[in-house]
Amino acid sequence: MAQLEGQVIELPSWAFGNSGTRFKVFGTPGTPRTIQEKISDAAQVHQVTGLSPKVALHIPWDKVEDYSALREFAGDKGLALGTVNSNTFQDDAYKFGSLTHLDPKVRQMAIDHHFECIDVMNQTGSEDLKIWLADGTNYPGQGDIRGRQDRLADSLAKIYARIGENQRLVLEYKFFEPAFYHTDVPDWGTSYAQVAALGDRAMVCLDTGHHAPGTNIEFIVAQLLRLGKLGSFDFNSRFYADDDLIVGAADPFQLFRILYEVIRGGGYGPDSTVAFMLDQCHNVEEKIPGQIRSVLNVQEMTARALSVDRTALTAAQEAGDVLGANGIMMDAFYSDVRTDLAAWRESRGLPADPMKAFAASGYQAKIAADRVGGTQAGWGA
Ligand code: PSV
Ligand code: MN
Ligand code: MN
Repeated sequence: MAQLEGQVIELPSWAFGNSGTRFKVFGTPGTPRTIQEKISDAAQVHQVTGLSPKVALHIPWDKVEDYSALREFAGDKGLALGTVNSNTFQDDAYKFGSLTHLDPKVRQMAIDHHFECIDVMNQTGSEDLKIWLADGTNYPGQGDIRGRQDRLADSLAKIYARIGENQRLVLEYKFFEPAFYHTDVPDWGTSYAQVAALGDRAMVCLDTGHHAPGTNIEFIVAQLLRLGKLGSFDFNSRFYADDDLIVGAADPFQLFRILYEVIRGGGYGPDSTVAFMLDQCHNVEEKIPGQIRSVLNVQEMTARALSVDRTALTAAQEAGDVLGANGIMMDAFYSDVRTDLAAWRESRGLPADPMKAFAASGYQAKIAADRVGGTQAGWGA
């Protein structure tokens, strides 16, 4: 239980806005209209769980005049501003790519956007610049896939040159969508190759929803930790594609296996620099409870992964005891830690049941009544 102390799970500002599919975006009363309202909602999650003292921003969705004032606003609510996410996927100019575009003017526009994000980081105190690119092609022959890698390397080098001493560039990969034939950063290997060429402060971001079905994600975790290049996680869960559902909802066992490799590889605890972030959208469920459930799921699987008897596991592995080793993992996975976690929370002045505490707080009814007028924020503005 002591090892649960200090766990931080960063919340994405966009999880509090309305989101949906290409078929429909459902509005919800009380949805934030501004980044300040998103931060206020995020503060509710931290208040009842003690797990999420940071909020990630998405620029330009969360653009404000004065980022130092925003930092102060967040600070007053007990939060820090975390990862800054760039956005080169919404402008017409980027139809055929951003950092990989053939036209140097478009590439420069995308690079300049990242410079702007670094300026934001300097004011918010954020450490990580996260880059996810929609760049790719839909048809064989549409683009020179190798030329695009070279241009990507060149653009990233220019951005990396501006990254401060205490900042990092994290490059996220995704195997498809919105491009369907090839994406320019489809997998961990490509992300690794690109960031390795940049330097020590360039790392890989692993989004759990960005892999083909059946991918052994914990193996990728082990490998990136081994290489010293696992920068951050975007946690969510998927049934079919980039579903962005609540982490641990689709496959809690996979989350357990991932967290076990994180712990085993030194990616967890005070000496680790691996950032845990959620990257989720709540389309039909309530957003604040959706985020509360998510951070609790990560904590719960962390607790189970921490409870693996690693000494016994090593002994079983070394003895070639296949079923014994597997049994040790399964014992930890099946151990119900919920009562212990409720006690852990109570001992820290937190509610034993954060979902219930939030529901009883009246906050949802209050924001539904207060936040009338203006435009509700969506996955986007
Ligand atoms: C798009 O797939 C995406 O979900 C990526 O995972 C990014 O992290 C996120 O959007 C925010 O830009
Ligand atoms: Mn992501
Ligand atoms: Mn995604």
